[in-house]
Amino acid sequence: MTQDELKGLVGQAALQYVVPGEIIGVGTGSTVNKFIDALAAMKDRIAGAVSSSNASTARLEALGVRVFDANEVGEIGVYVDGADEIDGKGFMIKGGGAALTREKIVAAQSRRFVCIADESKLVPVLGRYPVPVEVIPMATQRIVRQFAALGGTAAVRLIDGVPLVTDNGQHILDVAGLEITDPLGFEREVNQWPGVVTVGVFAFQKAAVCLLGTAGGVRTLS
Ligand code: ABF
Repeated sequence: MTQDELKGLVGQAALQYVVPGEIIGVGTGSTVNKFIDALAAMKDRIAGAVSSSNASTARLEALGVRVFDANEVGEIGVYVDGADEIDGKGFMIKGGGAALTREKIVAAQSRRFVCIADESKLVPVLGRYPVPVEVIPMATQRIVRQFAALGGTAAVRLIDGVPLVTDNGQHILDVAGLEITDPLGFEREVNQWPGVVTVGVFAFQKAAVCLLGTAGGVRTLS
């Protein structure tokens, strides 16, 4: 099976976690796009969605799903999103799609995070994938130095040679060279550096369930 087919498999499998009549949290990325495509089959049975990016909002609205602002709704039952890396405990690195801040907000508002990913995302220890960090631009170089002190190499994410600007008007640093053996401690520490908007380690908002697409079918980690 191709990676794209594995993503389709878990996108489809995530439908079993959608509760009819409820508002669903929807993340961002190519795997989530497969979930949104699958959601078309039951779009008339959900009350709507809260989305983590302008891109997912557009895709959901094109299907006819009503998208709510997070402030318009209370607790969300289920949040379905992808990951860049996930370990066996449900700790993740996210933010390759630059939507990490909104993803963490919707995850925090949700009772249950269902992660969908192909098997290439499963790792024993987080950190091979450079950790995305959304930062306020005036703090960038100090934060780069703070990561250097931890042994990481941080670079501003560029698009066509200029800094990528997130949906929130901020920049992204990608931090390579870290081995994150204590995801909770790492998230707690980096979160309190002035100028950090969101660190792309999801430890406090970890996945309750991971649907992993493998050659043998969908493997459920929980
Ligand atoms: C989002 O999409 C991210 O947090 C992560 O960066 C990414 C995964 O993308 P894909 O499904 O395209 O691999 O969930």
